Amino acid sequence: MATQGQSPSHAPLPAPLRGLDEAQSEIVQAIAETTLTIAALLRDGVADGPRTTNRKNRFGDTQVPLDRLTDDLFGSALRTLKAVGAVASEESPLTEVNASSDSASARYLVLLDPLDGSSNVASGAGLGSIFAVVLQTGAPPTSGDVVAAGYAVYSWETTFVLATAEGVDSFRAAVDLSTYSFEKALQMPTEGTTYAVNEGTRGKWTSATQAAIDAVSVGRSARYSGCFAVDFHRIMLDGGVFAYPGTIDRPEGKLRLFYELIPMAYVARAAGGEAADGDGALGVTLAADLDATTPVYLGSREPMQAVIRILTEQ
Ligand code: AHM
Ligand code: MG
Repeated sequence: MATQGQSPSHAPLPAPLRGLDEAQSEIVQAIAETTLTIAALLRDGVADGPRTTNRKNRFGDTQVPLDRLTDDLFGSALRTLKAVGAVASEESPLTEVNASSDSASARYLVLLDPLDGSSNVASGAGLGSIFAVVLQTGAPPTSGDVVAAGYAVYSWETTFVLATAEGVDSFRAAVDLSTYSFEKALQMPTEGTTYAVNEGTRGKWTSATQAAIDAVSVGRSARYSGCFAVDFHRIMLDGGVFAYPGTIDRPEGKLRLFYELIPMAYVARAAGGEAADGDGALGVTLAADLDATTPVYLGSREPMQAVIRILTEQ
């Protein structure tokens, strides 16, 4: 089992990581190491304790104990790295770290959804972690500042997906969860066979949202697990569209712009896919609010072109 405090020379992902320099690789290796720790905790039954709490995070979501634990694990792994200047997650607001160190070396912001799909804990269904490593420029981060992003999927096997400017690679964890080995480079199919959306909210969609989902559902099977990382990974492999639209009573959607859409949009585009928010845009995002939520559409290039056309014409 991977444990915190392992020798810094331990590299859970096979090095070198394409597209990343030494400091960026060190951050991604620490994230990967933490995902192995989380996978081992899940395997060893850490979810067997209380599965819910009365506590809510700042988005109003009920926190399961694992939300806090996984957030702490990522935080302690990242805070020790000189290249990390700040960490912000779905569970904890932006925290500056290494403020006293040479600011030239502490220049990356790490964005995290430490335990994605935590409502799946109660039923033992798939879970994930989502991350992005963002160059700090002094201005609010934009999608153009991301240097690496990816996710882990925890289920009967643990998969780590890493996107950089040079492409997207998937890695599979060893059975003893000590390390990852390279699995394959990922390229999203251009058409795809599935779509993922919570159809239960259809009654609250605008007509443009309905038209967009209708366009992607024709000829595709619906697959929706309640965990973004799991559902998005299926889209990465089989192609299609993942959507978490806004609704009439919640036009800004549920998923987090910085902790969920920006990382996954980077992955989708690096794999040849496309991404959009509710306006069909998601070019350069200049939201100053790190906690903003947003409608989310991600997936294969062909169906996403139809989605973007419908959303921009609304
Ligand atoms: P979480 O990060 O707090 O678990 O919330 C995000 C999750 C996504 O993984 C998933 O796509 C979505 O919420 C499911 O929400 P819903 O149950 O409304 O469909
Ligand atoms: Mg999430």
